[in-house]
Amino acid sequence: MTDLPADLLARLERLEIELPSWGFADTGTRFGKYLQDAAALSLEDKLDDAAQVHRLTGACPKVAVHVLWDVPEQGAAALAEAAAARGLRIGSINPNVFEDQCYRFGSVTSEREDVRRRAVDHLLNSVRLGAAVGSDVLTLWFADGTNYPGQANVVERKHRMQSALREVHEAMPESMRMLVEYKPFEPAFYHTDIADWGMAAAFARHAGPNARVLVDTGHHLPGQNIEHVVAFLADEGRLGGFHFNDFHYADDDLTSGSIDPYRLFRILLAIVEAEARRGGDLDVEFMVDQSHNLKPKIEAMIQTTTTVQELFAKALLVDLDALADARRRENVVDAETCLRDAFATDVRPGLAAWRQARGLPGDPLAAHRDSGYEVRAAGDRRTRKSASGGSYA
Ligand code: RM4
Ligand code: MN
Ligand code: MN
Repeated sequence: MTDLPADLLARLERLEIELPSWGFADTGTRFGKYLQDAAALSLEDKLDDAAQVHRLTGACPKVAVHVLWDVPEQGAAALAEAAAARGLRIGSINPNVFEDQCYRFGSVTSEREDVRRRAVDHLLNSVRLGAAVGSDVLTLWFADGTNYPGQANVVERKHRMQSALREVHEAMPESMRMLVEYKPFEPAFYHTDIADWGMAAAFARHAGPNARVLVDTGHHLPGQNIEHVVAFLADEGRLGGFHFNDFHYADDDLTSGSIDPYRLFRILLAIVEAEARRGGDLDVEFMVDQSHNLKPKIEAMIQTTTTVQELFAKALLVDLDALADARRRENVVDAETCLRDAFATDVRPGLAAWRQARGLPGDPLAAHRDSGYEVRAAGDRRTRKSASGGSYA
């Protein structure tokens, strides 16, 4: 399809996809990591790489930062300036209450008052950092949980989580939103303090009106109907945003749409239907949370961005009137066909023409490969990496 409807293209134009700083750095598995010459070593490298993706796609003006990994010693002003110098903005702020040794038995849910205080203070600092860099989104992921039956009182831990989130919520400026992320397991394997979307929604409700749920697509057990979760949370007004990635088992952090593009299409259709009901765009964050251990990182981010755009375009092509009619007639085949027809439509030529009309390359991945960016980055970073002895995120 070369002529995509104008209202579809207008919606795509408003779709901002936030990139994770950590997705450009060398990361790995529990068993080790494979280094890439072109992987980002510093915050500046990560922002340079994100700027390259934005330059070619026009869709990624924001970069999520991890507080301990990315915030320069000079502080917030330097961070915001470094982003602005590259035509970017700082997106979600990701506090880190999981790496320090003191968090072995939990952070805000710890038995120990001093550990809880330290974790909450870090979250409060992250609120201040967000306000200072012009970010309105605080994303909270906790590694908190236990490994053995009997290890802890889960209800006491629930109460500690509630009071911590409430304290942080109270400190947030009016414009800030708190996104509460859930995950069924890892690093805790018996019980996780925020194990699923229902618990995240309950914690968000306890925290206050600006708290919502963050749906990381990989944080579900196989078989979970994620689009149902998304539709339900959107209707409750508690859908805060996404961490896009794909998975075969659970938190695999693979490129979005690589394993099951039809699932991502259905998730995006839940957004399209919610927006149709509401008569306007949903106020949700479309963020990426991926870890590219095998693919070149910038290529994977470009692939992600164009894939989300393609699948969102397909979701927007679903004929919602025909779908409603098929549902009224209780014709299951016709209803499913509405989805499958849209999913089967090749939107790539239409999106290429749309990009060109906006002064962007029709094929961002090919343009990236032609640009020589990867080779230059590898040359520069290889030298610095061997001098410094490597990096983590
Ligand atoms: C988690 C989760 C969070 C990320 C941490 C480091 O699995 O996806 O979003 O910040 O990893
Ligand atoms: Mn995540
Ligand atoms: Mn994850």
